[in-house]
Amino acid sequence: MNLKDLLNKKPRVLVIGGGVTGKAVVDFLKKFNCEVLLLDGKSKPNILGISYFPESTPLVSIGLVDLAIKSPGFKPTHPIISELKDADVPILSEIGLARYFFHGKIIGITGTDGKSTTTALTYHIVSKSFPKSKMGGNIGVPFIEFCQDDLDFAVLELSSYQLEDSDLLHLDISTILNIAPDHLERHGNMEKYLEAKKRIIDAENPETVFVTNKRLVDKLNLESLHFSGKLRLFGEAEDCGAKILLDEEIIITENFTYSIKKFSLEGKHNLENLAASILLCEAAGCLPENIESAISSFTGLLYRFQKIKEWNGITFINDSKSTNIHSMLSGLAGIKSSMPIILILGGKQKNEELLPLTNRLKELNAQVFLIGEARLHWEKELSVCLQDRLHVLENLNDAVKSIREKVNEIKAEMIIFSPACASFDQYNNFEERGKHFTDLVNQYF
Ligand code: UMA
Repeated sequence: MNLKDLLNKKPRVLVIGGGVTGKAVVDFLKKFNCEVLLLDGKSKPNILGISYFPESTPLVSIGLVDLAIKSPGFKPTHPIISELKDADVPILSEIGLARYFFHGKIIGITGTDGKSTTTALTYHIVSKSFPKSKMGGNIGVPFIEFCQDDLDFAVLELSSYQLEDSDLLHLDISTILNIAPDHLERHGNMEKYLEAKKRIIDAENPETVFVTNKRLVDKLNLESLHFSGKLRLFGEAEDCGAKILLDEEIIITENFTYSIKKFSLEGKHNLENLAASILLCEAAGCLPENIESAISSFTGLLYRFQKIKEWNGITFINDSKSTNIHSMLSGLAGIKSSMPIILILGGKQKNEELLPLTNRLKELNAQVFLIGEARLHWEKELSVCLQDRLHVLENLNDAVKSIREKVNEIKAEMIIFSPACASFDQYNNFEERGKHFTDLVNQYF
């Protein structure tokens, strides 16, 4: 299919989903004078000049369409997707459509945890050397919004949803940072989740640079993809292309020894993100001296283990971005078991195995406040392991209020909101949830 020719023929295009992605796709398609139709489960979004169809509308009622552009939140098994496939209508992801129009180089970042931090960090470094760069994808700005800009680099965070939906994206540089169970309700099992992630690799291109964790590389089975590109590994092992030396606070690559003393993010997992980022930026052509100076000016992401307040010797941490158990555990990895903490957990749970969480909670000196829909699923198991250290409340407001009442008696050094769950039971997204926590802390403390 020649997409440009098709779009120039003013086709009828069905945009599936009217969220952030769908709205950006509609704006893009309008430039081509396409007839744009929108399908969405919510009431008609505020987008002018389009025909709107509720989510359950069958394709026969929508009529013939020449192309469909899918938002990542729609499952591939959604009835409209099946009907479009049966009717042989080409379906593209927003990322796939944008890729077609982008002429710069692309750095693609995926993984279960740390992908937003690594994307922001990589963009921070790359844009110092290549000011004509932009950041987008799952981190919040749809790629389609800037795919026609004249740029040197697009730094994209790509979710398993976006990758599953896309044909080969032919990325110049890419990484899979780590893999742990997540989104299994969508992908079915770990194998399929991993398959989706592996679509980030442009295996047949000898010029592509693929960066991954030394611990993960065997699991990826690159031979099965006939990978012919350049593989760069990071980790603590001797043979890593970016070797992390924790005691010396350096990361060594074949090009340079980077001092990481001034890197502001805590935790070993963040040093792995940093090592990955260094390899991505070296592959992009950034000079080591420039990489090193940019590392020290990176301040981190909003709501990712973000220190938001000090009050009477207590540090408040907002980690609303922890949307699964693995992500929460990485954030808490640096917390010593001797430190008394208060931990607020819960939201929309993702049917993950609870054992890694309960094991860690047993080690920690934590009073745990469990909130949201997860309390209905987790209370029994958590009360066995925590006993009177567990407090169950309906929502974040009740938890922060209750903590305020008990704070003198508990004597915690840190109060951490790290939900280990999605936000959709009570919020539109983790940002809204994070902002609410910061507001509540400022209201009660
Ligand atoms: N909708 C339906 N039926 C469905 C699913 C969705 O009608 O079965 C409608 C909703 O009513 C809503 C719209 O579709 O109006 C939302 O579309 P969407 O779920 O694809 O979300 P967008 O607003 O387009 O945002 C998406 C990403 N969301 C998801 O993948 C779920 C955003 O990632 C991303 O920032 C944005 O595109 C820009 O690229 C968020 C996310 O939660 C942060 N990602 C997941 C994660 O990080 O774990 C994958």
